[in-house]
Amino acid sequence: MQTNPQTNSELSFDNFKAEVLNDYKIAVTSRECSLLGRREVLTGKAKFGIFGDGKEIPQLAWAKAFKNGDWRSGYYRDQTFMMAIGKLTIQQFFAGLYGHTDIEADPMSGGRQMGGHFATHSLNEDGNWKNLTAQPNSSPDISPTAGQMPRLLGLAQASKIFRNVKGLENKSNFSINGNEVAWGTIGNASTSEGLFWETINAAGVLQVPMVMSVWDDEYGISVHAKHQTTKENISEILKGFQRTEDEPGYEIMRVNGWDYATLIETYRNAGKIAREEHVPVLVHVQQLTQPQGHSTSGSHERYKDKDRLAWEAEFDCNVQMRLWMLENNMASEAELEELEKSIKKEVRDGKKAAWEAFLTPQKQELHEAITLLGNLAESSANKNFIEKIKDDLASETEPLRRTIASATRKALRYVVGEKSSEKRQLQDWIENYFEIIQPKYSSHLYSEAKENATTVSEIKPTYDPNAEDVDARLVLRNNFDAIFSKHPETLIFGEDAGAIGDVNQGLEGMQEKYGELRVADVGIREATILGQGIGMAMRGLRPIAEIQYLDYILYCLQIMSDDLVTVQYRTKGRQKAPLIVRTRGHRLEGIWHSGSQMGGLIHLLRGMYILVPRNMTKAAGFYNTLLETDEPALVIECLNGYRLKEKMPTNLGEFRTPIGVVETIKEGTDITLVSYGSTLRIVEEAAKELIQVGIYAEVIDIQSLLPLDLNKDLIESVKKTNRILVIDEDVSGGASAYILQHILDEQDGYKHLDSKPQTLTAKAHRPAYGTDGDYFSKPSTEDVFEKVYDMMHEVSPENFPKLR
Ligand SMILES: Cc1ncc(C[n+]2csc(CCOP(=O)(O)OP(=O)(O)O)c2C)c(N)n1
Ligand SMILES: [Mg+2]
Repeated sequence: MQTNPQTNSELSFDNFKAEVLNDYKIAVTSRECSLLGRREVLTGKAKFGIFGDGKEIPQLAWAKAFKNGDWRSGYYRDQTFMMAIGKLTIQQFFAGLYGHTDIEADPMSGGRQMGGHFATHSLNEDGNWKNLTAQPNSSPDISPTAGQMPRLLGLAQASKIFRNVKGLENKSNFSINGNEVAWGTIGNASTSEGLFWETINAAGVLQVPMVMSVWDDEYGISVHAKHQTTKENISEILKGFQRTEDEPGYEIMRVNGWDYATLIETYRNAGKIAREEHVPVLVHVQQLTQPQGHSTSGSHERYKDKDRLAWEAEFDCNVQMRLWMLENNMASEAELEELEKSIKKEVRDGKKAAWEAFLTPQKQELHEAITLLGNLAESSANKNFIEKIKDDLASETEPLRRTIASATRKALRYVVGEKSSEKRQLQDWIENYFEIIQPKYSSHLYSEAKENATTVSEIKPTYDPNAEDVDARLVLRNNFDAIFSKHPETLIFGEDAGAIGDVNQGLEGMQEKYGELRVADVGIREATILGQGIGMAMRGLRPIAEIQYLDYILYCLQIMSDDLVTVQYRTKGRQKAPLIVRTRGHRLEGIWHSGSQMGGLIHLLRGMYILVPRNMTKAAGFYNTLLETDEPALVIECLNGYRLKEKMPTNLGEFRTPIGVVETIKEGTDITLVSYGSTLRIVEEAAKELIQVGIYAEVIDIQSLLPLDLNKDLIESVKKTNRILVIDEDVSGGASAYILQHILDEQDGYKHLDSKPQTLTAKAHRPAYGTDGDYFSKPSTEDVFEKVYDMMHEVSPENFPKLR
């Protein structure tokens, strides 16, 4: 059949026109949402607003190059992109602004994140992976500027792993031959952060399919580019990263953010290069604006002069696209006006529907509460007071749950001495209310799927009868060998982890056996090592990120605390990143190789497991366990334990150390000594010496700080000994205080004590160098002995006369 070229080109022009009009429609919809969103905050319906106005057009171009299976790691300006990929509707936009706790209403976070923090769902309600190659994917945003960068690196690296590592062919839910691009966005000012530079360098080294867009509006809140960026131009100063014919690097592109046609071309190229060649691309999108200023917290008229404001009005990307459409006969002025008018209405309607959906369940709850309060008032001697509470509550036309909970709880105070079925009903209702409502705000800090920690049971190591003692690092090494062969999706990377097999040779020979991608040396850049892990774990791999020493974990602690441990919580269980972080620490020597800042870690890392194995067999068992769970974890091996002798188990890769279970390693009747890690050896030594003076201490290894003692075994020991001493090498008030609080408060240990509960910790300063530095900075055997002895002296001065 003959085709008519004339008709064909007309057809394709019509198609093109329709696509452009549809794009314009998304841009205007997004803008209207921003404008109305700001009003909702200013009138008090929403708490805070930060919007994507002024960044609409580049995001339309980006969305065209974005394919199913691809990933986004961006920041709060990307609402237009989310709308363009079909993952954010008007109503969902407003549901997010109001903090709607239903994950269907606000799919970004179920009300947990402020508006402007975007995510898609990688998991079904039951926690199972979806097919991530069949949908567009966005990792969940975090607020710290540039915090999205380390994770972006990992999201991109996963494609490289899927394309090049054998044995992952059946992981087709996660990748199709590594064809997926990870797209990052960042504001111009946030490129000042170290995380930006660290990620840019690492992606250049790794050569991963990452397209990094910088939305440049010349400002970071009120601070102009001249205070942020050398030469006020990020692509200019990144020029050294540009790849050449001879050397790999970046492809760097520059484009104006109001230039719709050029943006489309730019993004198409960027996507193609990254996808096909696995080369990172930087797109510097210049000349963007902020029509409403930075956020709802201020107005930009305070810091932008008249000329700048006039320029911003003229070069507003939506305004420019509209002009371009008119100039190129895409639509008439009248058509555009009509379209804009109808969008305004659509956005208003969507907003209204979101607000009603947000309020409806709360109105129902209010109604229930009022009925119960009315009944209570009728039956109470304090009728008047309760009626006042009821009437105040009834006058709430837009009730919040806080108001309902507060009113009902306060009403109970007026019937404290009364007995009635109405009182019982209200008490039951409040209890039930919290049972239903509290999880809306608190669920999914840890996994609620079947793979969570508590479901994985112990498998003890088995031994040949004539098993020899070996250097403990070999137990680890052989266990890693078993892990890598059993789980093709595992990989490990860290400073010196590759060629030499880590600084303590726990990975000796593994790179030769499993290749440079699975057992990899990386640069000295802890935050992005962590980010590699987060991103790859989000894409179905099981990365083990090695941080060379516990002391240097501070370089990535921010990313662990802000990003890793909040992934499940902030997506209400719709994404996960089961990353294993491997490190080594506790006593060795000097200020920076003796770290044991456990208090800091357990406080900042709620949302992951923190495991402190006392030897390498226990550590290996934790790795085996973790690969059966779906949660992130930090495993801290004992730095001074690699050359101690342990027996080689026969069931390598199979034995499991249980998580959240303590172990009694010596029984006793007089006092319970609780410790973990390297300090445990000192405690064991002291316990032996104490027997010589007739004191029988029970010694318990905590093993797992988060979660701690799920079976409540500690209290059983305290019931028996009636005395407790917690010993560790953290500062006082650190992990020891946390353990003690757990025993006294959560397990009601105070009921069973005959002596003051105590802790023995390190000095407040970090340890001085050398053996003596350790002795005079951290608890020694003598310190433990004397502390216990003093406690027993207090109990029985006759049996235990004063020591010194
Ligand atoms: C680590 C961190 N420091 C400070 C802030 C507060 N803050 C939020 S946005 C912002 C400015 C960011 O400017 P830019 O990166 O240019 O993005 P824009 O808002 O201009 O798109 C600042 C300082 C933050 N969120 N995180
Ligand atoms: Mg900016």
